[in-house]
Amino acid sequence: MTYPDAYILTNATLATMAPTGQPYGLVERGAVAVQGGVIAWAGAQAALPQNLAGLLELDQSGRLVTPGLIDCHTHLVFGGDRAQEFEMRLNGASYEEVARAGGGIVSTVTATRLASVDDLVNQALPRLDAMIAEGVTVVEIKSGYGLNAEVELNMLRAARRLGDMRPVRVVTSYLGAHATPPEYKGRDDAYIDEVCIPALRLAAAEGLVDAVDGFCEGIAFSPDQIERVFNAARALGLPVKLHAEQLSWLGGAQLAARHGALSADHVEYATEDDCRAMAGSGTVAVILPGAFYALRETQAPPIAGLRKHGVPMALATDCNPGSSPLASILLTMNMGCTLFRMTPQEALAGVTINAARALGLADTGQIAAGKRADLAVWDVRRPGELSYRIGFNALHQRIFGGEA
Ligand code: DI6
Ligand code: FE
Repeated sequence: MTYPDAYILTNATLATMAPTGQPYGLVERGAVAVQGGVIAWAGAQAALPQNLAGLLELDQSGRLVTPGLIDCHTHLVFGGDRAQEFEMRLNGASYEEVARAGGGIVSTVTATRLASVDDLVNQALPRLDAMIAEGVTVVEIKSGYGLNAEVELNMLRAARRLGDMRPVRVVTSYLGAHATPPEYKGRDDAYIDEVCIPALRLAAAEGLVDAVDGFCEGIAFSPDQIERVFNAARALGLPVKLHAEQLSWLGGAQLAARHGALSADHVEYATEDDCRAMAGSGTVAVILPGAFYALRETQAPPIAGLRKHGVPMALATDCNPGSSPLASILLTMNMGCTLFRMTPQEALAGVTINAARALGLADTGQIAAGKRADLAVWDVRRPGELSYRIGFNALHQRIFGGEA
């Protein structure tokens, strides 16, 4: 459907997710005025400003309207798949055992190194289209399966091209510190200094990097090694984020907080001190139930501690071929509630305003004047239904930058 440059969505229930003090920033019998791809006004229809009264009115028949959904943590671009490991794990191998046996991330590295940029784009498109079909308007995409300069940059080029090919905003994260490649086996420090950091500089010089990420874990890199990558990011003026405390406690969340990271992600093993530190630095906790579910983990993230200390919580698919082959942001919301006891309000905030914050985006993630007109219209009446449903997509219409 082609919308005019200016129009008003009327007769809608708005979950604005704006910090109004109302759960969901809810506005009953609401309206949203859009002009030039930006929200000009949003609120109770009865209070519509007179100067907007003449715009084309599009009646939403009482449907729920939310901000467009944001998937703030994905490894969407990769070669091949890891279905065979799914079977290995179901035969009892742990995720770490699979990784140490040369499977895991490294096996995807082999497939990704064999792929061209076109191959990477074509293999990622179906996953991206599945996300768009659920109302996603912003998706973060990481590198991390190249583990050499050429392929790390190819992954980020593919991510940028996906944003050119579809009506979706792509935000990239450099994840060269994802794993040590086979050719550097046993030489993690050399990999960080000879490949990871130089490749970051090349990627940044090509404008491919919006943030810098790392995997701080026993099977990946230590806080000291990550800190060297973070210092290189700072020198390039790039924000940082971190996979932290996923399978064990190493102090990654504290490191992220010390560096003012946009987010610390996974955080299953985060402590109350880590929650306190993240609250102090404004670091968002990105909750990733897909990996917890797929790896059958047992240690849930400290939702109560994050809530107590006011740490903003985001939710994301962590879409990747190994630990979270999940491309449904709606199922992720349900998992966040069912597995981790997040509330439906926290779940929706986790894929809107808090996900925007985890990406350092101030112009989207809520329905408020001046924000981008990234919206999703749903065939439900109450926002909690979006987390309640399992595998039953209620999207009626997605609006990206004012265009349907
Ligand atoms: N943590 C994860 O769960 C993924 N990466 C990471 O840092 C695993 C990615 C994979 O298994 O391919
Ligand atoms: Fe991840």
